[in-house]
Amino acid sequence: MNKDFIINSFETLRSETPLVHNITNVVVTNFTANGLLALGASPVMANAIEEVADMAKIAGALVLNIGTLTADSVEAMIVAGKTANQFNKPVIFDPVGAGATPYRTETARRILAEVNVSVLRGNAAEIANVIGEEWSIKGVDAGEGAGDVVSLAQKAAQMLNTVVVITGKQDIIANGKETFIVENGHPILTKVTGTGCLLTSVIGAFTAVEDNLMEATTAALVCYGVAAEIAAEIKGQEGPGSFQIEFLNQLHHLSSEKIQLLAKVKIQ
Ligand code: ATP
Ligand code: TZP
Ligand code: MG
Ligand code: MG
Repeated sequence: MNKDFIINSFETLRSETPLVHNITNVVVTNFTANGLLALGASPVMANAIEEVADMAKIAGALVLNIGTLTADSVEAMIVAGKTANQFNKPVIFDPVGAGATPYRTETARRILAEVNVSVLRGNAAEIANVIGEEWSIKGVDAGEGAGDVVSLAQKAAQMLNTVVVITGKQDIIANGKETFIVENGHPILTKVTGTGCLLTSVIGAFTAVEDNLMEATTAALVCYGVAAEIAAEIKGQEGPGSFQIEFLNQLHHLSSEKIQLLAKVKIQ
């Protein structure tokens, strides 16, 4: 697969420094802001219902994440999401822990019903639970499921009429017509909390600068996975703490040359 679109999106992101509005969870807020900055985007976290509409209007993309949802934050997400829709801003949604409790599952479905979500990103269990498929889940981690993740992503994309990303060893990107697979990344990403959440916000940054949602999302996954591979090579042996810091460094030091060399993406 030609990798030019990945490099073009990355270079546009670096030159435009898109503002990404995040309504995210308390675990990952600082890491997400630092990760977006390191990559070359401009993060803002704004949760108050009094200001989310004004922030969504001026941002390039809106990221909604229910990792530590509360009744107030959910209302703010709906207001922000509707405003982003009104102003044609992409909305990226991470249904963290959908399936773990009924409240999470119901809230994820409510957001998808009330907001026009551009990209839904989660692990296999979360996506399965959002669309009512059987899949086991433990806390906010994926758990074991025997299902075929490619079919699951395609089914979810068709049902929800949106781009769906299922991450794991391989990342699947589906819109109901096309399916792309990204094979970048490193298992040590699973030992640092918030690497899924930061990825969702990175997808937000790419969709802010590239209108083609399949291409923007694929570019985001490749860039993220390449930075993780390089960081793991340098600091992975020391453990997740050193890796987390080096990962931020490598998001900052990412280049078109590294992407060209290491991108692993195919059409299903
Ligand atoms: P979970 O809670 O199941 O860990 P998550 O929301 O943290 O889900 P992940 O699926 O862990 O999201 O994805 C975060 C990043 O880690 C993605 O870039 C993904 O490609 C990468 N990743 C996850 N598992 C692996 C793996 N086994 N090998 C390589 N990369 C992985
Ligand atoms: N608990 C609630 S949100 C959260 C935890 C541990 C962070 C989950 O982040 P990620 O990116 O899904 O690992
Ligand atoms: Mg993870
Ligand atoms: Mg997650």
